[in-house]
Amino acid sequence: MGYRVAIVGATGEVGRTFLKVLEERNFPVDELELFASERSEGQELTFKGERIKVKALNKQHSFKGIDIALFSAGSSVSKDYAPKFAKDGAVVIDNSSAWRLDPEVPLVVPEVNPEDVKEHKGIIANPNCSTIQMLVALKPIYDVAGIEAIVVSTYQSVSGAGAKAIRELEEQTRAWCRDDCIPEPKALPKRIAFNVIPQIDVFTENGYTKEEMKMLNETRKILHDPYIKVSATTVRVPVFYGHSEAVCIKLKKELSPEEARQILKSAKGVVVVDNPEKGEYPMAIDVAGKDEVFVGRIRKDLVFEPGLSMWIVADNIRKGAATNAVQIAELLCEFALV
Ligand code: A2P
Ligand code: 11C
Repeated sequence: MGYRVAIVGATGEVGRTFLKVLEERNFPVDELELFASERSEGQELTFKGERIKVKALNKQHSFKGIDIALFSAGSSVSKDYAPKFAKDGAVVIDNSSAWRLDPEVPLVVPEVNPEDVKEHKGIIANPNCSTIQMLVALKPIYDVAGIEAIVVSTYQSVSGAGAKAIRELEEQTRAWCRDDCIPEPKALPKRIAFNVIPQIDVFTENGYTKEEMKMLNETRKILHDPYIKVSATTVRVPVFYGHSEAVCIKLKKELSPEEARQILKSAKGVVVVDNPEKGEYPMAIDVAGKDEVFVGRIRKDLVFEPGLSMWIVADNIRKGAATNAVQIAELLCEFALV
């Protein structure tokens, strides 16, 4: 038996990837309904060779009969519509930040805290992409050696800021190549072509951005560890797909780089690419389109004792968003929660 699935934000970067991932993983879909803004009404998207028309999301619509709704249309749409879908009987898996820290809403990375889906009351939140890939790589180490603190610097691709930011990098780069005037930034706070921007999302009172605070608060919630410390600097780089992270961890117990490598080699959803002598390490350009989290440059940290440093890379639209959400949907089926 299959499910009636809805995608809200179907025309966006993550929305289109939901369609691909559902198809690739052969998720049991009986019927698929696609929603976006009024701008996209009537547009057609393809699922398993079938053309499906996009509907404009509006409050008059009844969502009865939908079993699972995958949302990626931004926080305000999620705040307005997720409760309505849930009330009409769907389980909402929401990719926005709207519900992540709500104590009634589980925040789930299937490789890390799968059992938390059982606590859902109609809405399950998908964590921020930077948090997901960091925790997929760190949880196996956390389980063996304990982690007291994490210092992370990110190198985040423009696709994290949506389809408009992808176009912005393209247009600015083309203009630069033609020696034309570079268009003013709209989707990102500063020019991104041939630049790095040490700001993702807005600043909060403590001088960290919201993206940086998400990495702390979401990590604590997912690991059920209110004491773990996370200090993040999140940076936008001129890359289309794939977020990279330089991560230093303070361990509770000694763990050698080789032991960490062995643990990660057998961890679910992780691929170790770590041969410095051959110049082999993960790079965004190689992981785009893949679902695993790639780890390399594993070495003893020179500040934290005991500690490790490493480099973690994943496709932010796939494992960082669409794939993680579809894996949550798979957990719902596995645990007979839908
Ligand atoms: P649309 O394409 O019609 O604007 P991205 O993050 O890649 O920019 O995608 C955002 C997604 O959210 C798109 O599918 C977009 O639809 C959708 N969206 C934005 N605002 C709304 C809204 N008010 N109601 C429904 N969908 C929305
Ligand atoms: C980025 N991580 O790369 C952000 C986008 O909370 O889901 C994801 C925002 C979020 O720009």
